[in-house]
Amino acid sequence: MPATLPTRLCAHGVEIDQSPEKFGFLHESSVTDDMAGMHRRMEEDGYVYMRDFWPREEVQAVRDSLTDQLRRLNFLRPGTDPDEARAIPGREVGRAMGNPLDQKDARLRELVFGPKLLGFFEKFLGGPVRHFDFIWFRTKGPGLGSPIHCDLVYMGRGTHNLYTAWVPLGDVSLELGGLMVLEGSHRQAEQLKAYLARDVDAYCTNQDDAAEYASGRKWWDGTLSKNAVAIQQSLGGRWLTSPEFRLGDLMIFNMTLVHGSLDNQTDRIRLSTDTRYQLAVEPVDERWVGEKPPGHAAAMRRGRVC
Ligand SMILES: O=C(O)CCC(=O)C(=O)O
Ligand SMILES: [Fe+2]
Repeated sequence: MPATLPTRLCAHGVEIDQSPEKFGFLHESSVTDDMAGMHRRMEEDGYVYMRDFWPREEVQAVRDSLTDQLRRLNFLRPGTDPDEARAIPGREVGRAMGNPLDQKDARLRELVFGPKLLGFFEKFLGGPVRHFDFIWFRTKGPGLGSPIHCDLVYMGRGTHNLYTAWVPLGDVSLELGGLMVLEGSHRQAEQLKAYLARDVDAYCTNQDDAAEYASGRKWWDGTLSKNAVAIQQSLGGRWLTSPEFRLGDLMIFNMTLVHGSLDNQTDRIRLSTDTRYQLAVEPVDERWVGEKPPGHAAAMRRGRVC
């Protein structure tokens, strides 16, 4: 744990209240075969955070591959060590959709789709599993973190018995800005009912702007709130993060856990990926599978009378 917390921590420009009843650290679980224990944690917390799930060197090799790509694509400050991932001011790598990093990177795929993680999910879910083919790259330079949301609104067209794996591809300090989750929010289904029933690629055919939504000129981005303090006031719970996410850590969470990320107060790029896992026999959200997953493409828009 850091000896002192940074004076200010912000999420989307809003300062987090760091008093002990509003802010704290994630529960850390050890990597075990005790699946009953893991299920209890998932039920109670909506997440399981495991330190040292992979050997550090294995994840470092993935980081090397991605920082090398960033260097070749001219996203790193010339003359600096690529491992430090120093950003060029004003030059953003891009969001998860359309991110220039390679979806087919062999080392990364071995990490997030390889036998170790799939084997874990097989035990955790109790049967053969599949993963979404799409990899969400987070390459967050200085500035705002990810807006607060639940994953369900982006990927809820198949089974909801679906889990996200958030994998830090580098040590992530509080200043660099990692994942943060709202304690107990996965149990707020009643309060979040209207939000959780939505789908970012669905629109109302009986509204004036239906054609703009159908074509993709307009799009709801799935944000639950841009104000971490206000949503905390309405849902309760502390904002939780890690004092330092480290190479080798694995964080898994469910579809209804409210989360976002801290703003990046450094001059470096925070690298992580998130990927998804489910039982193979259950229905899958077609937007995220296949050789070239369509994602939020216009063909995936669904209109209905509201
Ligand atoms: O890493 C981030 O900034 C956001 C991650 C996220 O939303 C997710 O893993 O589902
Ligand atoms: Fe998310």
